Amino acid sequence: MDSKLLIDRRKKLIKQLKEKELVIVFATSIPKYPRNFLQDNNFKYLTGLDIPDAIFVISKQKKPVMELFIERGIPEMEVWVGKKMTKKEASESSGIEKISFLDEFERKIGLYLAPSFNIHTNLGYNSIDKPLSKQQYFINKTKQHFPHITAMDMTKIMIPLRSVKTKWELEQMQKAIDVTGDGIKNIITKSKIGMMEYELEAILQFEVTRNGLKHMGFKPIIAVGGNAATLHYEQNDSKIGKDEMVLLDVGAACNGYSADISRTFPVSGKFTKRQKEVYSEVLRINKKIITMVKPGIGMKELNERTVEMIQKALIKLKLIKDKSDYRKYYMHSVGHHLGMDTHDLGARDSVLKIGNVVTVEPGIYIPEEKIGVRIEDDILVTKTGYKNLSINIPKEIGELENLSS
Ligand SMILES: [Mn+2]
Repeated sequence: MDSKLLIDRRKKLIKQLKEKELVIVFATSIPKYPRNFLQDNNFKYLTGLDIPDAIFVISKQKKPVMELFIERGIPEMEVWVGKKMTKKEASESSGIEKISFLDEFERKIGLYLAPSFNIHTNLGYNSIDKPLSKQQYFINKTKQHFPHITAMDMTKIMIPLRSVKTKWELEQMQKAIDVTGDGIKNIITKSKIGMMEYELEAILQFEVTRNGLKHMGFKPIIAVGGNAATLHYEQNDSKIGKDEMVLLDVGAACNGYSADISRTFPVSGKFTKRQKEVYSEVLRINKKIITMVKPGIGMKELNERTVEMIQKALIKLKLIKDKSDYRKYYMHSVGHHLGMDTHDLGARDSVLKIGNVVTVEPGIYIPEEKIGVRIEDDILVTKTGYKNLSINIPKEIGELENLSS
């Protein structure tokens, strides 16, 4: 990634800060086991770096000052664990000029804290029965030494940046979506009755890796029959039975940007009459809500319109008589912002702007009939309305039947 893009992001962030405010972003640490390192998304957004434990400081005084603290490479240890990034490498790749080592952080941070009144940091969410995170520990200590300083989670100042996607970001998302689409098409083609859900997961994983992407954006949901009624089903260990549909809710990630696509298809190659009835309703709602996406419309409005349509569909399908009972068969909201996080920054009641990417994912879940349908597309808000980024991933009844038979 070009460091010019990173410099631009940091400029935009600084514009939002008041004078004497600080941003302190902590990189993720490498977990002991399994050693799967996934960088904190705010740290990655602002520095582009995939190095663990680093700390990035922006101080808005009369002039903004930025300093990045990285691990110091110790030759005796590097023999075992490999080379650490040098100051020069970190500076070249991030475009940040001032780089120091982490062992200098405690002595130097006081110089930034003393004149500041507020810190934005990636506090995140950490439940009270868990040990303090390093951010929480740092803030506690700061407040003891500098009682005048307040601290808050940095999400609020990141939303205006991260929720409006740039051209480069959209390219990453489109790649993630296209590769996910290839994986979905392959699953639909290769799945057979008697296979396990995790075999379908392996087909997806193969396709994603083979296309040069290293990570999934989230743990794939591959749910046969009634499992589809568990919204975040992740076991993926059931066998596919006769006349069953499979619900896929999957997304590869490209350079940290996630796709999020749901498709539901009949493994045998033919929807049963009832499956087709339910599927057609969800598909109609999916398409209708997508056409409503445009700048200025609220997620709230999209949600309300979806609920109205679901209520009518459920009555038509003879599942409910009173429309207020719809929650029994539709429990989630119609979409969310998408980006580095699968549920990306951007409030549930946000009003859409050009450059936002949101999901549209209505569903109907009928556990007593072992039917669960969700159809999810990734939609870019454009000047004139919307662009469906996942338009090439089949969802028409005929297309799905052809692919799976
Ligand atoms: Mn989603």
